Amino acid sequence: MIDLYTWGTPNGRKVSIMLEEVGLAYTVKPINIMADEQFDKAFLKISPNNKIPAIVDHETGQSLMESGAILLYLAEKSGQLMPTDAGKWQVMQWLMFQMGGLGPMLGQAHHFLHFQPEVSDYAAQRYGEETIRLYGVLDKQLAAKLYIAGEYSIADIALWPWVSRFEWQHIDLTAYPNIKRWYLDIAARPAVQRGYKVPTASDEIPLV
Ligand SMILES: N[C@@H](CCC(=O)N[C@@H](CS)C(=O)NCC(=O)O)C(=O)O
Repeated sequence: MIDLYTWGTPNGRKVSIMLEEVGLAYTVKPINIMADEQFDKAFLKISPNNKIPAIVDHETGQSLMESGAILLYLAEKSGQLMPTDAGKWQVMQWLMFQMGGLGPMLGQAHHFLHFQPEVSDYAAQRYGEETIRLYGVLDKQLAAKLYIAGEYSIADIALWPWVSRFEWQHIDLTAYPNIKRWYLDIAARPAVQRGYKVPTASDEIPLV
């Protein structure tokens, strides 16, 4: 049994969606980051960076933070959603693109376009433009491939929850037809629909 420490955010949803996709049993341990529960001493032992998501796998004793590392761990444990041939490097490439680029940049866009648009025109412009640029990169790749690295994989699971916040990013998905097709295709997967509602069952996937 795996304990999943999470909240209803893109990084948290990556892991609940992955667990639902591969069919591993898990227990949800909500960490309300709006109430600063990520700073509790007990959680710090599991997540040394005080951020969700994190897992504890009681079968192996493995305790992990960082959503990218967790996706790789669960792919290896389940033998699913990561190719075992050379295609694995394409998945790795797009996973790293999400972890090191798209996630951090869109996270800033959420702050400066959605939460506090008045604090800095400079930041709003910088992260707004970078968001548009990154959507262009994704749209181009998805014009050539059904899923980001060919087959449906952990790279799609890493990217999709960030795109699901398109409204906060001031993105009109109809301007990106390939992303829109990919986004709605993944949104229709039952495992994604279940994983999206962790830990808050009333959350609904935004549709276009
Ligand atoms: N690189 C980390 C980022 C984790 C992260 O930023 N988590 C956010 C929620 S999406 C969080 O816990 N925020 C609380 C805080 O920053 O105090 C990952 O991918 O797991």
